[in-house]
Formats: sequence, structure tokens, C-alpha cells
Amino acid sequence: MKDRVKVVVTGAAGQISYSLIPRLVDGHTFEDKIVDLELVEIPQVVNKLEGLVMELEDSNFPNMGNVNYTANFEEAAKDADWFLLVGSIPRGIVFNGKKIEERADLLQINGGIFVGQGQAIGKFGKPDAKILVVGNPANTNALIGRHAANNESQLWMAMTMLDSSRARSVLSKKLNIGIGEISKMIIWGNHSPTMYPDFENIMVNGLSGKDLINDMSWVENEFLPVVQQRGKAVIDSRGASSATSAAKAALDTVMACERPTQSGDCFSAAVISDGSYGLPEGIICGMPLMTTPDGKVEIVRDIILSDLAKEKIKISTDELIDERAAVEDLLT
Ligand code: NAX
Repeated sequence: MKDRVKVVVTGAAGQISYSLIPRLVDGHTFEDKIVDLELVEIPQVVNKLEGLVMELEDSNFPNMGNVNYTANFEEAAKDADWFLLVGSIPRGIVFNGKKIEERADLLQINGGIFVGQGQAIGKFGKPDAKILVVGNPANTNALIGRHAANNESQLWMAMTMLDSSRARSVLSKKLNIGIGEISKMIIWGNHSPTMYPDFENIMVNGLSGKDLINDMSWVENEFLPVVQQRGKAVIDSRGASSATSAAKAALDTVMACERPTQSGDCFSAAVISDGSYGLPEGIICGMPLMTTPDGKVEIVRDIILSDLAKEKIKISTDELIDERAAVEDLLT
């Protein structure tokens, strides 16, 4: 009998999920495991998921197990292995009669969602459940959810894989190499324009990426701003935020956690800081991670940070500290 994995996806009727959900059951992300899906939406749109379920059935995915859709997160959370928390309220929307423009309002509203979801995950999710927060502000939402879950054996992550994919894409063009030739692409800090894509520690076919780039003016004037502002550039062009690339990044994060990391490599996600690298403790901060052969996700601790890197990372961790202060009432 094949192994099974139960995956909860929130925001299941949104644009990221439309690209994400089918690929959870295509036999690639979880290899040959049977994937049971719990698709969660707010009550106002939950019925739309009936159509998505029809499409999933009509796609004949061989690895698809039971598929359920619901507005009841607690029900969905029972014995789940993975939680992909995509659902959130976007900036600009009218919520309870008020247009949400300020980051502080966004932090409070979305933070509120993550209190309830966190409690349910802590209580009903598997003890070794992995949680990937995609909905923005992802790092602080994950901090709130993790606090509410109060379950140390579960792993809470916020997604920075899309930032690392963007950085790889820009680097592969600059160095005229394939994406797969780049390893150790680390995103430090917040999933926001302050995040720091670490060009000094990347490796290209065993050689130092920094030496191969050897062009600080390009790093400062192109690489960093392009990667940091890529999300906005996509919105300006599409009139909507990144969706298919965000879905791919979520799948890449799941796969990075499901398979052992190759020796010498690492992957990017934000996890709770334990003070490694001198980062402030108690924020969810982008860091280098690895999955051990027995399936544990750990912080990689042997990266060397230059003074320049420390300076840039501090801008992002200061922002995370400010975000934490703005939601302090949700963390008590
Ligand atoms: P959509 O607005 O298309 O979909 C979001 C869905 O979430 C909606 O259907 C909404 O009804 C649902 N939702 C809201 N509150 C919910 C709740 N309490 N429980 C369940 N579902 C709920 O947005 P989409 O483009 O899919 O983006 C989703 C989130 O990802 C946004 O917050 C967006 O900012 C964030 N992103 C994060 C990225 C990252 O790298 N971490 C990159 C892409 C994206 O910007």
C-alpha cells in the first residue's frame, strides 16, 4: 500500500492555489505518495471550490486521494502533515467597511486569521506537521501562527523561495549559466523589499559565485534592486501579484523539505530565529536551511557573513522587529 500525506491549503479559490493545487497531486511533489487534500476558503467563496474539485477529478491525477473542501479550518486541520497557508486579505480590499491601505492594518487583519489557524494546527495537526505561510505579510503571519500553535515539534516557515528563485534567474542570465548550476542561494530577512539575496555565498559548479560575478556595481545597481522589487514589477505589469511563480516556489519548498538536501547545498525559507548568525531571536527570519537524511529541517550554521551582508540583513531584521511590535497584542 502506498504512503499517504494529508495537505491543507487555505486560500484555495485564489490565483496562487489554482496553479499550486493540481501540482500537489501530480506524483512529482510528493513522489509516489497518495495525497489527500483539504481545501479551505472563507464562507463567502467556499462553494467555488466545488468547480475546482470537479476539475481535479477530471484531470485523472493518479496520486490524488480524498479531496474535501470546507470553510471549517479546524475540521480540515485534523491529522494533517502539511499546511500551505496561502489565504489572506490583500492590501487595497474593503474589509468591514474600511479600505485596507496601511501595512499596520494589514498586519492586524491577517494576523488575526493566523491566531485561529495557528491554534487549530497546534491542537489538531500532526506533531511533526510542516507549515508554510505564503499569505502576506508572510514572516509575521508565521510568527503569530507559531505562537498560537504553541507546539514546538511542528515546523513553521514563511516562504522566501520565490525570492531565491528570482535571484537565481537574474544570476543565471548574468553569468550565462543554467539555473541548476547555482547552489546555496540564500535569502536573509523578511519576505519584503528589504530582504537580502546573498550573492557572496552562492556557488556555481563548485566555484564561488561572488568571484564569478566580480562586479559590485552590477550587484548594487541591478541584482539587489531587481530581486527586491520583482514582486512589484510583476504587479505593475500583470495588474495582479505573482501567482504561477509563487505556486512553483511553494512546491519547491515542500520538495526541499521532503527530500534530503545535497551535501554542501541549502535552501531558503524563513524560520524562527534562535540567535544564529547574531540575528535577533524570536522573529521569523529568512535563513539557510537543510533537510537531513532522516527528514529533519535544520538551520545551516556554517555560512560566513561579510560586514556588507550583516549591514543589509540588519535593515530587514529591524523591519521584522517593527512588524512584531505592531502585532504584539496577538503574541501574548
Ligand atoms: P487571491 O486574492 O487570489 O487569493 C487569496 C484567497 O485567500 C482568496 O480566495 C480569499 O478568499 C482567501 N482567504 C482569505 N482569508 C482566508 C481565510 N481566513 N481562510 C482561508 N482562505 C482565506 O491571492 P493570491 O494571489 O492567491 O495570493 C495569496 C497571498 O500570497 C497574498 O497574501 C499574497 O500577497 C501572497 N504572496 C506571497 C508570496 C511569497 O513569496 N510569500 C508571493 C506571491 C504573493 O504575493
